[in-house]
Amino acid sequence: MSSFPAGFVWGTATSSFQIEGAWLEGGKGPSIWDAFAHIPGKISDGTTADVSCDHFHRWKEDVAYMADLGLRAYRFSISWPRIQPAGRGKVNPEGIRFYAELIDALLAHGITPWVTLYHWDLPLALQLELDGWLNPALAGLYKEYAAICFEAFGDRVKHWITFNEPWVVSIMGHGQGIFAPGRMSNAEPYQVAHTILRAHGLAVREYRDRFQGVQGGRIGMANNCDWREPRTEDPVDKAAAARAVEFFLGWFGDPLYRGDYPDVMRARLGSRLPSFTSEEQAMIRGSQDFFGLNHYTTMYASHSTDRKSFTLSPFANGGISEDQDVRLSMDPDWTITNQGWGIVPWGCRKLLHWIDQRYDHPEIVLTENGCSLPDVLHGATVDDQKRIDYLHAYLSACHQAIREGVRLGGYFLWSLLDNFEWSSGYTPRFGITYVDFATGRRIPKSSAQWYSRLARTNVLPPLGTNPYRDLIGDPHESGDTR
Ligand code: PNW
Repeated sequence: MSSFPAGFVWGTATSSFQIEGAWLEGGKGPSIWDAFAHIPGKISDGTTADVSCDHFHRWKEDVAYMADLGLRAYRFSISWPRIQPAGRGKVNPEGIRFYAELIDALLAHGITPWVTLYHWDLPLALQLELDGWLNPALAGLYKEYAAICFEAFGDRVKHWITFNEPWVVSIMGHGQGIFAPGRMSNAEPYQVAHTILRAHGLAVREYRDRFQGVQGGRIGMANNCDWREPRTEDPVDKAAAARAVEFFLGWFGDPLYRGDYPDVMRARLGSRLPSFTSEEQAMIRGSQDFFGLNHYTTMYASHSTDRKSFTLSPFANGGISEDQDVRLSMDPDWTITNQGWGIVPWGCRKLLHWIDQRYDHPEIVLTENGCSLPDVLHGATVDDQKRIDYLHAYLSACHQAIREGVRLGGYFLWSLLDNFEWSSGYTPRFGITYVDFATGRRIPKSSAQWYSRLARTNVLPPLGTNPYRDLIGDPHESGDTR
């Protein structure tokens, strides 16, 4: 039996675009994801998020359900175009009311809200009029939007996340073009990330100057990173793996903790990597109170300049491999989820240690972890033992990291509900709750019961016959640390 530290936060996570639906209701303006999902061919199963889980109308049921499960924290996002339909200026009172009521209901049920201010649904007007995150002016507009939220909700919200996964916005939205706004470039990702980091810095400064003293909350980002393990012991592969993590997480973590991008990025990208002024550096350095991490999988990295071998698909999770001279690969023995992502719990533990060491022992919160499976409804239940196995193994790796000294303070399971999985539509199911999208009916999967017990007891049961039990400790080091 493994007890988690007292006060460890157990929650689930969702995002506005993926669950709310009601895309033209409540005074909301269109977002870039509304537009993108409506372009034929962009969503692999031909669906849109117009209705999705219809959380906009069913939120009371969803909050009561979370309380029934004993989940005491919930990470959700605020839709910017619900608050400011045109992205700037006029505020939509119905949008404010929707989130205020949601927050009040959560608190009334003893559930602590963790609020993401930007989970990719940029107001469409800002894309059409200003080119979205490519325009440095977005940083100031974002700060104004954030201040509206701090003002409206900050008396009750004490945990803020400025941005969800700027890596995805940059690489998948502006490099690979498979996420909104669908652009393909080898320079724009770095410009977009730069604007997002400046936006984060401005919003945090605003929060600290005007709100934090009175409201007493905390603020950070949720960055995603997969682990990159050297394919071989060869020093060039070790360097390739180290470089790959720096390009992935160091890209955002280094500015936040050290004030600038990793040297290896500067050396390889030259003028394609924008520069911070010294004032911006001072603003961004030290601008998060906890390290939000979204983590799903691991890949092997090897040094390679053979450009043809690079797989630029979202499932290869490659990013812009040319800039790194890194080839990614998987172990054919790994079990994969529905997304093609390998189940490699030891990668999670190694990544937690990487963050702990590089950024001087920050408090880390796993703001997302989970898996998609081809869940099917049998009668009135969904038996998703494979998800339980995944969660159990990843949480065992987390527990081991905690025992080794990593300051992991919380865990948010992605996701509370099956939902709209971006360019894959409704086909991947990430929820611990099955959603029948034809009727909106929610059906708890067996993983919901399992997670409920964990959240109530704070105790992880022994791994027993878990199929990933030998993948918790480091298989690349001698001596099993299980
Ligand atoms: C994250 N990738 O997205 C998001 O924060 C969630 O909205 C999403 O539903 C969840 O993970 C599951 O995918 C990602 O290909 C999407 O590297 C794609 C990638 C990473 C994260």
